[in-house]
Amino acid sequence: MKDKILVIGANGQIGTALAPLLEQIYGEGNVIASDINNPVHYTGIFEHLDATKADNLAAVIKKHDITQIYHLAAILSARGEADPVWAWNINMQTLLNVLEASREFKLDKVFIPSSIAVFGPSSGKVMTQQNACLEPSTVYGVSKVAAENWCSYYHHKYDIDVRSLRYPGVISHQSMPGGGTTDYAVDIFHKAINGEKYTCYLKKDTALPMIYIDDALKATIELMEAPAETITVRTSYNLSGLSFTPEELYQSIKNIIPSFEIEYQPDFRQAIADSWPESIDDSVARHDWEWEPEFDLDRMCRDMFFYLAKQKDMAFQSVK
Ligand code: AKB
Repeated sequence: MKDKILVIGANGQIGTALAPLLEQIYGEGNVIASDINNPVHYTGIFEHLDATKADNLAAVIKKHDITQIYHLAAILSARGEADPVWAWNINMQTLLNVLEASREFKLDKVFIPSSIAVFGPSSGKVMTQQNACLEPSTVYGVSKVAAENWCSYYHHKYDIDVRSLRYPGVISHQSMPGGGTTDYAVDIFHKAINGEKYTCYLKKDTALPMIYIDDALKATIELMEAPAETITVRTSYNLSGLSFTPEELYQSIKNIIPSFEIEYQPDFRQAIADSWPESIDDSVARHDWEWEPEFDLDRMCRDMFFYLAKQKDMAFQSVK
C-alpha cells in the first residue's frame, strides 16, 4: 500500500519545514498537513484538525487512508508554565488520541517528538546520557517523559512502530517558534536582519543544546526510514546538533552584521534553561542509524541570513 502521511501541528516550527519535505519525498497528494489553525504556508492538501478530539482525528485518517502520522502539536516549555494543567491536558490528550488511532487503524509508523526538556537538574549537565535520570522541572518536560513512556508502552504492548527524537532547541528560518525557552536563538536573527538591538531573556553564558532545521529534518527522516530492527530505543533518542551560549551566537552573528548589538535581561526562562543540559551525548543514535549533524555555528548563521534575506528580498547572498 502507498504511504499516506498525516502531519499534525503542521503550522508549527518543525511542521512548516517538514510537511513540504515529506511531500517532496512521498509525492504530491500523499502528505496531508493538518493544524488547529488555518494553513499559513502549506500549499498541498490541508485539513483543519483539533487533535484533542479523537473523532476528528479518526475522520481524517479514514478520509485519506493514512498509514503514518507525524504528531508535532504540543505546548512548549515556557508557555506551558503559565497554565500547567491546560498544557498537560493538551499534550497528553493529543498524544493518546494519536497512539490509540495508530492501534485502531493499524498504522505503519508514528513519529512522536520528545525534547531535551525531559532532562532536569539531576540528569547531568555535560554530554547528558541516553539513559540519564529524567526529573524535569517544567510541565512540558513532565508531559514528554510521560509521552516517551507511552510510546514505549504502545510499541511493546501493541507492536506499534513508534519512533521519537529528543529535539534540542530548533533554529529555523521557515517560521517563528512559539512558547519555547530556546526561541531566543531564532528571534535574535530577525532583530539582527532588521537592524534592531536584541534584548536576550537568558544570561550571556547559558549554553544549551540546539540544532539547525536542516539537521533536525535530516535526523527525523533518517530515523523514520531506518529499518525497524536497527531501532533499539523505543522511548526517544538523544539528538545533538551543536551547543552554544547567547554570547557565542551573538559573536557569530556580529561577524556577518558588525553593527549588531545585544543586551541581557534574564526572565523566568533562565530557570528553565538552567535546569537543562548544556550538551547531549547522542552516541546511541549515531550507532543505531548513523546519525551525524552537518551544521556548526558559523555555517548555521550564514544559512539563516541567506534565507531570511531572501524572504526580505535583500542582498545577503554573498554570506552563504
Ligand atoms: C522549548 O524551548 O521548549 C523547545 C524544546 C527545547 O523542546 N524548543
